[in-house]
Amino acid sequence: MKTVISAVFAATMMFATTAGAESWDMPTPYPDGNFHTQNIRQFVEDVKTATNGALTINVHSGGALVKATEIKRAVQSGQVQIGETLLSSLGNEDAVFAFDSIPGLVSNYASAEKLWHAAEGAVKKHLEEQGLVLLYSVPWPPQGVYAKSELKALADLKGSKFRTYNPATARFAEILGASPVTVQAAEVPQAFKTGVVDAMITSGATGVDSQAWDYVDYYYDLQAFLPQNMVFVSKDVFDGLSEETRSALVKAAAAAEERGWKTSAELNDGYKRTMAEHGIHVEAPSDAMSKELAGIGETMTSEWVEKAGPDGAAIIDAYRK
Ligand code: PCA
Repeated sequence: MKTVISAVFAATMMFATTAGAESWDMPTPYPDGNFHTQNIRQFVEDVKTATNGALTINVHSGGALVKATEIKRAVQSGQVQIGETLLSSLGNEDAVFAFDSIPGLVSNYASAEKLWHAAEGAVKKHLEEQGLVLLYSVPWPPQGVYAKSELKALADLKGSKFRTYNPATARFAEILGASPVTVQAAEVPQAFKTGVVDAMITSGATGVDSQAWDYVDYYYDLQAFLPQNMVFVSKDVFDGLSEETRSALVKAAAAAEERGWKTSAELNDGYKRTMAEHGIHVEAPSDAMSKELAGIGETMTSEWVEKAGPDGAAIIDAYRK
């Protein structure tokens, strides 16, 4: 007992003398029940424990402190120290960040992980150039199409008002001849109920978070791509940490990334079951849909490589190797 107490005391002293106690604010876009948010809560617990309270992180979920679209800027400007965002939401400012939103390039967790390893170095480098450090990244479950009525083909979405959440989903809608309407996850039920949108592409996780059975009847499990969230910190803040705190943070982040990938994969089927139990027709894509998806994928892959330049081409090459 005595040794345990003195070890804890020594560790506390170490943090106390090198860094002092720090308290950070962490805005995140998605609701409390979401698996990304829950993973973040475990991450901040781990950081607190590993640093003996020298670093505490206060999570503000659901866009409550900072709106989803403003989180990156809030970290860059020093308004907050750390945050979470959808990586591909930054696709307009730098296409490299949208490597994960090309339909048809990957359709499952194994290929998504391979793509992430091919892209990770470039994503980190591009973030660092903007004064940000990537801590970890976790994918949403594979993306499928939600519709109010039955679809035989994706072409049936022509003329629909299609909810989008990043530049790639807007392009997807445009290729289908639908009208893209940007709606944040929190506003999805309202947007359907008021007729602002009548279809969308997203994961089963967001379908369940937003109780999709209240506003749609069909889900087509396209497995079109697996977009990733990222947790990132200001480089200035990160560099100012003591070495002990920094390494505790990095270690907890690595654990969160591993746990998040596993949880996302484990929960995927359950989301579809939950939707089916609530009366949504959960269907595999028709042959027509699979062909259409492959065609859209070819178009969007070449468009992406053109925009993302040499770093983009290197990501695709490394992935296909
Ligand atoms: N859910 C988020 C992004 C991708 C996903 O599966 C959303 O719909 O906003």
